[in-house]
Amino acid sequence: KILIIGASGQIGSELALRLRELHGNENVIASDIKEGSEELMTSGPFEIMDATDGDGIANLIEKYSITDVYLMAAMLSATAEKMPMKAWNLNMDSLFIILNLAKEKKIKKVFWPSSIAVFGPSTPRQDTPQTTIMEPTTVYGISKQTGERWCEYFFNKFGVDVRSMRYPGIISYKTLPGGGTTDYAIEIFHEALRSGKYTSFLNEETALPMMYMKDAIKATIDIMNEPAENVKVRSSYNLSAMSFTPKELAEAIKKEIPEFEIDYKPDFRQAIADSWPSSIDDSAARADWNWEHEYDLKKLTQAMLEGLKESFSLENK
Ligand code: VAH
Repeated sequence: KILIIGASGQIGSELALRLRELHGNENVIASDIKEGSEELMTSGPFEIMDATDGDGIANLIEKYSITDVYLMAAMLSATAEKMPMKAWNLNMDSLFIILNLAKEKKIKKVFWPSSIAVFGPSTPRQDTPQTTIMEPTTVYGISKQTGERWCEYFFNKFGVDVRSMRYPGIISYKTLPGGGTTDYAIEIFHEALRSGKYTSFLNEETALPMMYMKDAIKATIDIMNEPAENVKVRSSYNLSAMSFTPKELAEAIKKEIPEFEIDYKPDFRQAIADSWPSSIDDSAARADWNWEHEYDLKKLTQAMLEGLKESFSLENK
């Protein structure tokens, strides 16, 4: 059975629903410190759980005979800068709990997401390589870089089967953005439909690696289904689908909503974005476990607008 920790979050919630489709509702236990969507709460088992509660998590694993854990709980880049020690404790304590349970053979397989935030200003910014210099300047990035080191250590030292990928900015419409620096690329779609204009907190030329949620969910499930011997990178795989700037995203939206307008008022998140790569080389993931993205900027824009129109009309019913 599968346990998702952080199941009410942006990725966790869609991952839980997709895994329930694939494995059956009762075989996917969702847990989070806060309740999730109606659909998440009612479609299968849900447990209120703090990701740093070691005993609580050990009890869940026992209670449901869990074999696979997806640890999706974390504090993201922008929020983490406001409370560094709280972010460090959440992001690291939750990982140690799961790695140690796997070392004690109480869990068979672990998924833990890293992020392009592990790269810093000294990292080559174009087509950032799988192995390169990493001097992250954000609390979130430092926690993800450290987490990668620990995942590789537990794999090499104790044979823990933990798999990881460095998510780029993930774009989705089913949940509201959660404290990330790439969230402008989600907010912009809500505003394009609600007010027809958006003020971007990143400047127009800031290119960042991005991916539509469907591709991120597919990659996550694919790497977990891949035979262990093919998962050669046990720190974390580079992963990407596209890169775009706020200006390019606005142009893509204008193709669907001609009267849409954007202006730019960079805030503290500009410095975070400036420390990250503008594009990623994910050839290792494509070679080792056949990673292949499906959504490009045009398809992402259409999917986001359609999805939001649908959820707005449901809201207004
Ligand atoms: C963030 N969405 O902005 C996350 C992600 C690469 C970006 O880590 O913090």
